[in-house]
Amino acid sequence: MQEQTRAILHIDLDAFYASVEQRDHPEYQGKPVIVGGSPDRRGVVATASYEARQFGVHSAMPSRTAHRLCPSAIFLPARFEVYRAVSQQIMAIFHQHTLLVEPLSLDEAYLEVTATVRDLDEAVQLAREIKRQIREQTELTASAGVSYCKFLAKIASDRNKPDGLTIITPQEAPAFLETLPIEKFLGVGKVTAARLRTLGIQTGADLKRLGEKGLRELLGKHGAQLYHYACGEDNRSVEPVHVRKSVGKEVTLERDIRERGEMERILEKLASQVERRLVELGLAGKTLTLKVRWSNFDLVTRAVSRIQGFQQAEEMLPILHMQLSRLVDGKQAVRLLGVIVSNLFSQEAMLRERRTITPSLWPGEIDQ
Ligand code: DCP
Ligand code: MG
Repeated sequence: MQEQTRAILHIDLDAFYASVEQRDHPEYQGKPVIVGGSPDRRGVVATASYEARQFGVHSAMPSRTAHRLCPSAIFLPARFEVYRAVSQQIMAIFHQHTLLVEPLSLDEAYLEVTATVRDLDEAVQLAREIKRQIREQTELTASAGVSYCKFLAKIASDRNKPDGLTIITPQEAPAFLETLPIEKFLGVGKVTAARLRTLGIQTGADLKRLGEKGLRELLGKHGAQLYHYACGEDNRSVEPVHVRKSVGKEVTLERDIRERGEMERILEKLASQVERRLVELGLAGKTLTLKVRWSNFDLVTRAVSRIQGFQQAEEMLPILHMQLSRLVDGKQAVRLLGVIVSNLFSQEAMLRERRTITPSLWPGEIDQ
């Protein structure tokens, strides 16, 4: 008997934080709304309503730049408790249809619905129903992607935002993947994309042409996986019980660096990305780890734990800078930097501890 084609949905709310703000402040509907840091401080944009995106405003852009592009924009601070509550509502909706729900962030998840539907057409109907339930219960719109694997479902949900519903069938996948720009492939970041482009590799068809061997030679194990994605093969299963153990961000540098000031600036960026994710999830972590990969690929990590935990970048940075100064001597060049917070616990618990513990009594033990 032929194995049944899998049916995977990827569902992602549109302009999530900004849409919640427009919902709760009807006077902002139809207007450019930017959620994030204020433009007169050194804030960044968390997200922008689609009205603001028309001016070129996007996530992670300095708020000052966003203000210049769109002076009429309404800037609002993030209200994470509200976003977390909406997230719980949509995750509950997903769980009514399948237990195989893998959340990727507050506003997006994969759903494996192979056992719920007979074919991909029914999966589309189910996606439509889930979008309707989200709209009814939260007054927000979501975009859905339907396909036979995770990678294509995720790309599909991004195709017709906002309020989109897109299917990529197994028959359509090969032609679709051939024209897909390399940046859209899973795991191809800026550095890899730039490298591939210098070799004239622009699209999925180019990846396929290189073959598994060629891509493995270029990019190692990841290259082989990329080849399979380019062929439309992605057997990764939807992993429902994702117990998060850490929150981390790392970056492979476009060129190896030796200068400590430059590394510190990168750590500042990484720490604020980790902070954003922790705040979004309502988590803090007891252990902070600096990760450094030297140009010869050797890896070193340095960890510090403290009882009151880490959540804000400004609490992480003095420690990261100190660890860095002990490691870097200006001779060895650095290829990758990372910041990880682990031993996670909920923010509410952190606030309770903060009230009962005087931080100066707990200078933090160093476990190198
Ligand atoms: N977010 C953030 N900083 C980023 C990216 C995202 O704070 N650099 C937050 C704000 C977003 C939310 O995460 O509202 C969800 O991220 P998405 O990437 O799904 O972006 P949006 O939902 O805002 O927009 P889209 O309609 O493109 O999904
Ligand atoms: Mg979204």
